[in-house]
Amino acid sequence: MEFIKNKLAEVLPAVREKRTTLLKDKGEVQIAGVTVEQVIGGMRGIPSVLCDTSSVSADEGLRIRNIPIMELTDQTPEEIFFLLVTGSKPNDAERAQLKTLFSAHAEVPEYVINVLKTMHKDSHPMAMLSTALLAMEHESAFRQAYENGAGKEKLWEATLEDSIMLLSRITGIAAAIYRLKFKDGVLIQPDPNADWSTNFANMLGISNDAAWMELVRLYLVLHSDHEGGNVSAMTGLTVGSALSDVFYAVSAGLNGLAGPLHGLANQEVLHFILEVQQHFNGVPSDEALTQYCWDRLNSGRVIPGYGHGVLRVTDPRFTAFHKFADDHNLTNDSISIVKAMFRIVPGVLTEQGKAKSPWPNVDSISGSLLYDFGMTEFSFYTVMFGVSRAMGICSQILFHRMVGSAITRPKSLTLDQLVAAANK
Ligand code: HAX
Repeated sequence: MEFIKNKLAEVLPAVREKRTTLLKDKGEVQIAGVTVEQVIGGMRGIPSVLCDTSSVSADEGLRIRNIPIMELTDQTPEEIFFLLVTGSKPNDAERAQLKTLFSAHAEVPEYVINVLKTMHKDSHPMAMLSTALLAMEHESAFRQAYENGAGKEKLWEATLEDSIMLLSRITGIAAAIYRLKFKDGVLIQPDPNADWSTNFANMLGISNDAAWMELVRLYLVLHSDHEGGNVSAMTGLTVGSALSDVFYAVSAGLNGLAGPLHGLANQEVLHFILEVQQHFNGVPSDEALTQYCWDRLNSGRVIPGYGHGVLRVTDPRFTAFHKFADDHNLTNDSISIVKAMFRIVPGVLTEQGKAKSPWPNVDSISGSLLYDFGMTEFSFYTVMFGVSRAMGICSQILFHRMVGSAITRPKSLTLDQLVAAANK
C-alpha cells in the first residue's frame, strides 16, 4: 500500500495548492445561474460537484483523468483504479505491486458470507451487495483513525486503506452472492496468482473461456466512473462528505445504482430483449421492432438503455462493448436484437421528440454480452456494474479527503418559495 500512498503524497501538495488558490483568489466568481426548471428537474446541468477523477461531456462521453475511455479499453481494473486516484497510469513496478496488493486483501471474511446466507431468498442481489459492504464497516481503518484523533490532513490515508480493502473483497462478495443465490452455494476461492478481474471471472464459476475473462475485465473498466453528478457517485459523495467511511458511502451509492433509471437499466434491457425475442419467436424485422417500440412508448414506458442525463451522442462505452461483440463474432439472438435496436430506436425516439438524447447508453448492450456467455440471471447484472462503480465512488471520496472538502449542504426551497423566487 505504501507505493500508492507515496504516489499520492507526491501529487497532494499541488492538488491542495490549486484548490486553495482557486478558493482564495476566485471564490466569489459566479460560474452559472440556476433556473426554476433545473430545481424542479433534478438539478440537471447545474455545475456544483467537484470531481477530478473523470469527466463526461455531451458530445464525447467519459474521460478518465482526461483520457478518453476508448483509449483505456486494454487496461486492467487495478490500472484504472490507480489512474483514478493518482492521475497517472502505473509503471511496470507499480502494476506488479497493484496486483499483489489486491490479491493480498481478497479473502472475504466468513461473517460476511454468513450475513449473505441469512438474507431472505427474495433479496435482490444489489440489496445483498450493499448489505455485505455495510456489514464490514466495523473494520474501517478510517473510523479507527478518526476515533483516535487523526487530523483532517491525514484522513485520506485511512480512506485509501479502506478503499483497497473494500475493492479487494467486493469481487469475492459479488461472486458469493451469485453462487449462493443462483448456483449450488459452493464458493470458489480466489487464486493468489491471478489478477483482480481474472479472479472475479473465475470465482463466478461460469466459464474458463479467455473471452469471458476478457469481457469481465472490460466490464470492470468501462463502468468504473462517470464523473460526480450521477446518482450513485453523488450519493456516495454526499454520505462521504459527512466523514462517513467508504463502507457506508459505497453501500449508499449502490442503493442508488439499484434504481431502474440508473444501473438497474441493464437488467431492464435484458427483460425487454427477451420479451422481444419471445414475442417474435426470434429476431424481428426492423419494421416489426419499430412498431413494438412505438407500442411501448405509447403505453407510457421508456425504452431502457436509451437516453442519458448528460450524453448527447452514442455512449463510447456502448461502442466499446459493440466492438467486443464484433471482435468475438457474437451473433446470438439477444446481441442481434441489441444491434437491431441500435438501428431503429434513435429514429423512433427522435420522431417522438421527448428524449433529449435518442442514443444508446452503456446499459443497452452490457447485459446481452453477459447473457451470451451464460450469465442468464439478469438481476445480477447491476451487481457487476456496482463492483466496478465502487472504484469510482472510492476514488472520488479519496480525492475529497485529500483536499479536505466541506460537508455537502445545498439549499432546498419549498414550492411556495420557488414560486415567489420565480415571480420576483
Ligand atoms: N425512452 C422513452 N422516453 C425517454 C427516454 C427513453 N429511453 N429517455 C428519456 N425519455 C423521456 C423522459 O422520460 C422525459 O419524459 P417526460 O418529459 O414525460 O418526463 C423526456 O424524455 C425528457 O427526458 P431527458 O431530459 O431526455 O432525460 P433525463 O435526463 O430526464 O433522464 C434517463 C435520463 C437516462 C433517466 C432517461 O433517458 C431514461 O429514462 N432512459 C431509459 C433508462 C436508462 O437507460 N437508464 C440508464 C441511463 C444510464 C445510466 O445511468 N446507467 O447507469
